[in-house]
Amino acid sequence: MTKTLDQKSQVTDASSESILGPLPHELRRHLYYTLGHHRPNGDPTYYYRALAYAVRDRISDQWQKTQDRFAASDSRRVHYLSLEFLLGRSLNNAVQNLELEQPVREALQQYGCHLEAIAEEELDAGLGNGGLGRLAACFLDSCANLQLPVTGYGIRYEFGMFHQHIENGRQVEDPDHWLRDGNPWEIERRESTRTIKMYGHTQRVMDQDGAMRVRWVATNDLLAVPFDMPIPGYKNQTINTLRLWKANTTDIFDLEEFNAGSYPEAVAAKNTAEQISMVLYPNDASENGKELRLKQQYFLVSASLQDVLAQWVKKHGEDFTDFGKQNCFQLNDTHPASAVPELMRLLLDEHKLDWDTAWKITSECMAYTNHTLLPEALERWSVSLFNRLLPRLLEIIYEINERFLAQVDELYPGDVELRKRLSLIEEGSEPHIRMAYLSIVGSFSVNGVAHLHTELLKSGLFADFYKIWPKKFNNKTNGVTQRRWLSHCNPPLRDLLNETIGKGWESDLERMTALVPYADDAEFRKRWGEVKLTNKRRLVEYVKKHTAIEFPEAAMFDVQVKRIHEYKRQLLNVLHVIHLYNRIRRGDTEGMVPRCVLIGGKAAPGYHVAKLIVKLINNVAAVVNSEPKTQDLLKLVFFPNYRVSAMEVICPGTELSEQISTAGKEASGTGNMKFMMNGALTIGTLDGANIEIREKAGAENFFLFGLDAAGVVKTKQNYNPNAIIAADAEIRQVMELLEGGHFNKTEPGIFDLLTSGLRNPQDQWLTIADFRSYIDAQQVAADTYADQDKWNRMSILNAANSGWFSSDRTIKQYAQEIWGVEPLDS
Ligand code: B1H
Repeated sequence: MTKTLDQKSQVTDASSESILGPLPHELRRHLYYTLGHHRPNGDPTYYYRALAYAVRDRISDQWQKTQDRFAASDSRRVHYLSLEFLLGRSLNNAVQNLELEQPVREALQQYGCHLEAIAEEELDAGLGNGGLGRLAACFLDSCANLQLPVTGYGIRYEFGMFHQHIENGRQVEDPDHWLRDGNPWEIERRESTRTIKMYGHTQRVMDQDGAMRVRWVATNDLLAVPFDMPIPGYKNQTINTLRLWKANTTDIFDLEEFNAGSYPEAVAAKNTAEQISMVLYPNDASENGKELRLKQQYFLVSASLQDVLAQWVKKHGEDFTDFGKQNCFQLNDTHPASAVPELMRLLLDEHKLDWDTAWKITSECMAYTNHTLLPEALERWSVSLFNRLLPRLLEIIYEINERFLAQVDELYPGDVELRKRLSLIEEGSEPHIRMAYLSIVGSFSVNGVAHLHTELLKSGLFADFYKIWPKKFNNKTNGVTQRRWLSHCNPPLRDLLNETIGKGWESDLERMTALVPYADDAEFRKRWGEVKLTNKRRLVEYVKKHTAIEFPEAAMFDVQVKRIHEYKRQLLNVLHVIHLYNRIRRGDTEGMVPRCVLIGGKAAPGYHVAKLIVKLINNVAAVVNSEPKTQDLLKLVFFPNYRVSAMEVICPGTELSEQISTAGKEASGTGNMKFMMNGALTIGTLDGANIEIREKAGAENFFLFGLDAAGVVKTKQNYNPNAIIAADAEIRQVMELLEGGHFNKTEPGIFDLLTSGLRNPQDQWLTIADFRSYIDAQQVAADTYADQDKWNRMSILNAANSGWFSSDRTIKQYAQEIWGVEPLDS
């Protein structure tokens, strides 16, 4: 029977197979017709781009179907608002999740290319600083894996995290123009463009029905244009969306207002608008206070809320009765906290609801995650800046505050001090808005990111709020996706796991516990060691390529990669390297275990001390690596431009994971989890998620040192680092080398700031207080390493017990305990 035309077109609309040819054909088609590259000259970037388009095409139909499924369902929907999504590369992730590896390899064969080499061509999407941004990316992956109706909302920064290179030992920043060659993964959705207001002033006007309404007028408007990135689920036909906003001028029509003479000025105005999505602020765990940053925050928030409201109105009209029950906005730290007053504004001014109804909806659908206790990272915006940029939002914040303080007064009548402490406005010569407090008051859920962190929030920073609303507070210990951080980045281990415990761990990491009995199997321990060696060899090549230093493969690979920050104490790590170097110099090498120390990470460009630490690491490395006596016993490298794709090589090859922050300062950490999954042992303090890692791995499989959070508080009352230095000969010798200028012979005095900081009784990070304990724990680690069989056993038990640290577990908890959402099966 022949098909009618109608039937035929239905078929073509519904299934990709009928439109898309076989992958080799599609690859060639994109090479020729999308990229105009008819005579491939072997330039791998073209193969990468053509392949990315061909893979994206295969995502497209499932993506549409997932969105249709979400739209048709009455399930609650979640909108994850974040100023950062640190995605890294997308090609391998898509190939893995869509099960395209074989066809892709075959398609590339026609050009004699290997997938590994082609994948290297992709620039990292570095739209984040560190842990907070990467967490958002892992969360999206897990949401897609679990088929949850969660959309990410962020900013499409033209320039992501800066590139770092090292000149004379110092960090130099270069712009990251990651969109230079286009982004094959994104789809521009002009039809969903939103208008964003800024500046201007407010007016009160009488409504037709006699109600007083506020209008925000004489504003400077700009446009938010969405670009959608697909977030493929793992072998489950689900494609979720990350919607990234680009800023644009309102319209070319504005030009009509200018006379011909002002034409260039009119076109130049385009720049001012586009600046908003131009560059990611590169401060990790510290606030900035710049007007442009507040604009970015509001831009993201307003565009995203309007987007969600527009979709709501399309389906339900102006009936918002169930909006709060059907939607949840998860605020990734306070960076999108203006979502609270902005949703109020949209409901009050644009959709004409009354205050109580609007407030009920808002506080029913906002949820806030806190990621840090560091005072320098707590966002406060000056009232005067807010008043100038977002006058209507300031009025709303004032009203939220008044009503909230009235509630406080009812609970604790006449407690003026409490009122002051809890006010959303910090008084002073320059009043500021406390964004964390605004987030708490406006949200139904406030969560920390590891057990200790949440406890410290409740007992310290947010204690007054905890007293009022104990049920709002909850913990969600962070996690990472094992699809990227084990399966993709560690093929030798993936294969060994599949062979040993079967494949289910890729979407259920708890299955890794099936490995536990194998820790007692000598043959398996040997194979485990061989896998590690394979990964170490890969890392050796990588380090050689990027630093010209060659790590001896038999040494212990000791790694600290993360943002450079005083509280993370890279300085403590360097002090230990100097200690080992000093031992070698004085001939105390009996039984010494060869060690290669790798440190990587970026310092915020304005963070002077952090940049000096980078310089110190490089200077110590230069001396250590050129000292003939150290031979193969000790190497130190600073790995430049640490980023997501670098971690994918570093993590599998690491044996000792350095998690050495001052206790109470690292909210969670997530690198610690990636290392654990890949079988590294941790040397660490009782801080953040380290505590849970140690619990899961077993105390005997973790190298613990240092003060705990309570000990830190106590020690600070009476801290005397100089006495500690004077009393410990080895510590004293380390300080003498540093202070004697041994590592800066041609640049005298440059490290004085660091050494005087270490000796300062006010030193917040208590580096000297923990140094002896750290040296001793490092010695235990080295002694353990000398017994490779024992080490492998401990390594297996770490990986086997890492199931808890899958972001799938974290997201299930968010879904059940905060969001109230269920999987929407395909
Ligand atoms: C974390 C930040 C952060 N906490 C301000 N806070 C930023 C603060 O650009 N800014 O203004 C950027 C980032 N980042 C990290 O979050 C914590 O330090 C880690 O301990 C934690 O693992 C991670 C994810 O929860």
